Amino acid sequence: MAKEGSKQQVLEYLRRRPGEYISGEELSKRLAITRTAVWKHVQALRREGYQIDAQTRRGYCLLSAPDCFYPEEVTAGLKATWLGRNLYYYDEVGSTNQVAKELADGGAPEGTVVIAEGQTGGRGRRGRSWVSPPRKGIWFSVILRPRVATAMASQLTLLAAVAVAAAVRRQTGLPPGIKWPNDLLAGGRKMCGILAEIKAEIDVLEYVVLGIGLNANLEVGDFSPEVRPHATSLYLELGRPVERLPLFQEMLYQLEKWYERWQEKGFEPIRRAWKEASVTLGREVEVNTWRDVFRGVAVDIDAEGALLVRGAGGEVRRYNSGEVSLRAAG
Ligand code: BT5
Repeated sequence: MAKEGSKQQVLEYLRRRPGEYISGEELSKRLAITRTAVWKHVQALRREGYQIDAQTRRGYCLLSAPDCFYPEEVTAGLKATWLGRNLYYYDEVGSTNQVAKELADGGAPEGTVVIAEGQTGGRGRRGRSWVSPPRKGIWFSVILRPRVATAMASQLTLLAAVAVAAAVRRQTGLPPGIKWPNDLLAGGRKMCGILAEIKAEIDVLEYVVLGIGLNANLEVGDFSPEVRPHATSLYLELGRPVERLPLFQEMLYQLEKWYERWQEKGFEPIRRAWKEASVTLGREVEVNTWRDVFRGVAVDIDAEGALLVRGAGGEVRRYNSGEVSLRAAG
C-alpha cells in the first residue's frame, strides 16, 4: 500500500523544482517506491487540490498548490521560527479554541497552533457564536505560556490585534482599524475577532489560548442575518478574493514578532502601534460591563492596556474589560 510519508516526499521533490518536470522513474528511484506508487501519490495529491501535470515522456510537474492550510503548505516558506511550527490541522472542528485548550491541558508547548478550514461551533466572548464557514476564513488558535501575572493576559488580546492588523496591511494593503479591545474593523464593520482564554493560578498564568477569526473570502450570504449588517470580509472590502495561505503565514510571523517584542520591551511598543491603528480613541463610546453602562469619550489606553473613558462630568473611568460601542461621530 502507498505510504502517507512517501506522498509527502513526492510533493517535496515536485516543490523543490517548480515549473520543471521530474520523471516517474527518477521519483521512484529517489524514494525507493514503484512507479505505480508514485502515480498513486500523484492522484492522491490531485484529490487534495494540487494541480500536477503528467506527461508520458517528461514526467510530473507541480503547477499549483491548493489554497488550504495543510501543515506542509504552511511550514514551507513560513518566516516564523517557533510559532506555528507545531501545527494541528483539521478540515472541521467545533472550535479551534476548545481543541487548543485540550492540547494545552495535555502539555502542548508554547507556539502550538490549531487551524481548521471550518468550525461548526466557533465561539465569541461570553458564549456568543462566531460564523466560520469552511474555506472562507482563517480560523485558528495559538497556545502561549508567558511567565507573567494573570492580570497581564488581557494585553495579549491587544497584541494579537496589532499583529493581525499588521499582517493584513502587509499582505493586502488594507489597513484595518482596531476597536478596543478585540475587533478589527474595515469600513466600520467587523472583519476579525479575537478570543483570549486563559488557565491560571490566582496570580500566575499557566497558558493563554489566543483564538483569531479573520473573514477572508466570506460573501454577504455567508453571514447570518443578525451578523450581516455589522460584518465584512477582505473579499467584500477589496472586491477580489485573497489567498488565505500567505496571509495566515504572515499572521503567524507577526504574532511571533510582536510577542517577542512584548517579552523583551513590555507593553509600550504595542501600546504605540495599537494607538496608531485605533478607531476607538477620541470617539464617543458606550461601555457595558456586568456592573454598569457608562458613556463618554475614549481618551487613551494606559500602560496596562486598560481603556480610559472620560464622562461628561470630567470623571475618567478605567476598563480592563467590557463591551464598547462606538457612538455616531460628532
Ligand atoms: C469575538 O467575540 O469577536 C471573538 C471571535 C473569535 C473567533 C475565533 S475563530 C478561531 C477561534 N476559535 C473559536 O471558537 N473562536 C476563535 P465577540 O467580541 O464576542 O463577538 C462575537 C459577535 O460577533 C457575535 O455575537 C456576532 O454578532 C459577531 N460575529 C459572529 N461571527 C462573525 C464573523 N464571522 N464576522 C464578524 N462578526 C461576527
